[in-house]
Amino acid sequence: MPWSELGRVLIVSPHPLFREGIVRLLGDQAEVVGVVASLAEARSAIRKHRPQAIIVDHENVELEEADLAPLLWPELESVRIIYVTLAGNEMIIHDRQRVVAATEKDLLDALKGASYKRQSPKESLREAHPRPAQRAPEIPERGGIMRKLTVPLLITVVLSVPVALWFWRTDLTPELAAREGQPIDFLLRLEFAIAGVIFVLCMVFFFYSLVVFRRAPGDLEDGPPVHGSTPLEVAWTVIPAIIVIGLASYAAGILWDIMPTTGYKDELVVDVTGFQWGWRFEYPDLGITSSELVLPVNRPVLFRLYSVDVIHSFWIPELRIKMDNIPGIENHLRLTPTKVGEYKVRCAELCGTAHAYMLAPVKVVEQSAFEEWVKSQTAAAPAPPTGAAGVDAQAAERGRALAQQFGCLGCHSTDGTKLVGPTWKGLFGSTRTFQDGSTRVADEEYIRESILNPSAYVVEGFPDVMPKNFKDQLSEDQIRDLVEFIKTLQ
Ligand code: HEC
Ligand SMILES: [Cu+2]
Repeated sequence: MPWSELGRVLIVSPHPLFREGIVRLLGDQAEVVGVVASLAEARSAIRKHRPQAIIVDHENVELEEADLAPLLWPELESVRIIYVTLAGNEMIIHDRQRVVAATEKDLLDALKGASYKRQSPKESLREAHPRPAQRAPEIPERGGIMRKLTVPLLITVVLSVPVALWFWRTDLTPELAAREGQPIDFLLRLEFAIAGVIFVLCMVFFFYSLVVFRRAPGDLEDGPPVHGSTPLEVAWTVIPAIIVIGLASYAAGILWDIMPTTGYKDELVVDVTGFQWGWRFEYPDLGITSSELVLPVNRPVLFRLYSVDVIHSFWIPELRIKMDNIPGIENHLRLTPTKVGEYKVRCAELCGTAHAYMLAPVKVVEQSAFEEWVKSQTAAAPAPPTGAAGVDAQAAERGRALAQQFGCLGCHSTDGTKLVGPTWKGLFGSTRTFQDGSTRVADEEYIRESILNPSAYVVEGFPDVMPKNFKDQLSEDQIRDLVEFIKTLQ
């Protein structure tokens, strides 16, 4: 190998052993043009000898690229700076490829490496943290950036169309059964379509960058330093702000339209009381109390919402709007059911142990069917059932209505089916076993106590979730009627 191949080399180290070692290592493969100890000496040596490579004793010389920069340009067009550290038994070369535990051959290879061009001293000095022998960052020109954006933007546009359409056309919500739900569904579709486009935009740029700007094999170099872009930051703050404010004002307008504070004429008033854990529906103008909600189709309804204990939330998903039942506050909700069908009220506010079971049937029916239902509810109490011995048949019939009204039948069946609570069929007179293993015969007193203080006896195999506040809601007479009713279920 001719000596000229490795070119002119300057060695900077205060340490004679280091200097000599390197000189010996290079042998006649390189022309060592100078051996200096400090930065000051290095300056004049560089001017004088114009080395092609500079080997710096990195441990002992505080000589960084930034210090050399003013010397290297414009006098020297290209130079290679190699920082070498001797640590223990190892030689560590800080080149752009950061070889750890280097061998002699690594040093020669580093010297052999292609010389490279500097752009300008300013460019290099911009790096706050000096990077030994790193290639100047390639910052593309403005036109170049636009060209780079064309492809991902095109892909975004092409993919956005089907994604937005898909969100627009997919039914994200259950079937719609109220007039007020139409603009809500429209808004939801619009928001999902916009979110879909933004999602595509992010994903396309993410995967495009991942693939197109991936590391070339063998390239261990750091990327160019990027210090942010003001126009970009302004854009990604202002554009989302416009979208959010726009959607919010639009949504506020919709809310204004569908939540009138004055009544519709001919609206049906229903008082909805939530309790732990059930619903009671009262029709004050019709004198009806029921545990199921029956509504005539296409007639506006005013729901007046109450709670007797904690906050509940009245929600029929098919009618879309939900509103809280808050103790001590009367909330108003207006809806117009538009579709005959059977739905469910769900409590949408976590309200205690049996929250999940706080359901009530909803029937939207034709006007004629509604009138029939009203008639059946308000008709004089039907003839008492053939009374079993010792049962007050009229009281039992009143008890059946109370069990409906107070939501007992949401948790207790009368036909043997196991619901949240034990069935009432065959309850009276049977021997009950409780969680603590004790037993008791279910007489009238036991049933009374079970209603007033449900935690006193917790039936084996059932959770202690029966509402504790019936003693505040039911009179002594009503409890007696309930007991009479349970006695008939043999
Ligand atoms: C949220 C569901 C729920 C509601 C509503 C409910 N109960 Fe219960 N009830 C239970 C559960 C669960 C048990 C069994 C655990 C226990 O004994 O506390 C039970 C137990 C009982 C028992 C004892 C049954 C037995 O097998 O020994 C009686 C009687 C009873 N309830 C009456 C009523 C009455 C009357 C009402 C309405 C005024 C009512 N319950 C409302 C859940 C409910
Ligand atoms: Cu609730």
